Amino acid sequence: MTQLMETLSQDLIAGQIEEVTRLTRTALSEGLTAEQVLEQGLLAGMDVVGRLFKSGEMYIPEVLRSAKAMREGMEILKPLLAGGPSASRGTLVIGTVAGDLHDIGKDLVAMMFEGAAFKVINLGVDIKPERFVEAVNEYRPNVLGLSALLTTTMPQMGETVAALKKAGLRDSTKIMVGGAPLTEGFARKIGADGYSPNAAGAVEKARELIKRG
Ligand code: B1M
Repeated sequence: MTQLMETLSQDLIAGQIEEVTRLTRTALSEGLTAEQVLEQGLLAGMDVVGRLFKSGEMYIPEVLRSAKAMREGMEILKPLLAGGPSASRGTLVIGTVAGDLHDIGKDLVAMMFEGAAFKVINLGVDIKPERFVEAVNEYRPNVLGLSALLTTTMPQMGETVAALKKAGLRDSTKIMVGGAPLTEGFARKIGADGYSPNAAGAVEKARELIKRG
């Protein structure tokens, strides 16, 4: 990793919002790609934040500052995170499930889909199954994306699949799930169509599901 990416990570961990935006721009002007800055700078820093939060060495206000810095950096990268050359267009409705307020990963997934020429309807966080049903009914998306970061909110994904079935809309869309505590096995168990451990893989997976029909 370059010194610049190391400094960017450190500034993100320290919640230095202005430095994070400045170094993100510097890195791009020095020729690093948006993907490199995202992976080696922003996400690398956020990984450390996660470890420090878990071990009690970082508290919520500090984590929120790092999250804000991450978001500012992502905004700069957003227009540059383009999809592959043969982007298959479609519509994605995405949200973080009920009881869960984590939105950084979900927004990153949304950005990747936008970059891949999908129309994206981002419902936000703490979305109840009925709201997902309403949105599927209204927008008729090719893909419905559900994100969860807490083991306690993962069951809401199964509830959402069940609510779509009850509303007779289950087969109208492909359901994709993701979030740090999830696994492929969990996705299968709740009856989702696809799972991806990261944002870039989510676009690939969605294209595959749409193609499969
Ligand atoms: Co929270 N938090 N948090 N938190 N937080 C975690 C998730 C935790 C693992 C930290 C820890 O203990 N190590 C832990 C969960 C433990 C568990 O359930 N197993 C935890 C906890 C416990 C909590 C609270 C309960 C803490 C408390 O209040 N006592 C509380 C819950 C609030 C709530 O939601 N109701 C809470 C609060 C918060 C903050 C508000 C302070 C803040 C959120 C700010 C925000 O999102 N606006 C926060 C943060 C920042 C984190 C960590 C540190 C970082 C999450 C993040 O943004 N990662 C996190 C630790 C960690 O994950 N290492 C933690 C960066 C992001 C890019 O990655 O979200 O994983 P991620 O998304 C990835 C993939 O997962 C995937 O692609 C993304 C990009 O590659 N992906 C998908 C995500 N969604 C997808 C959907 C897809 C496909 C892929 O298809 C649709």
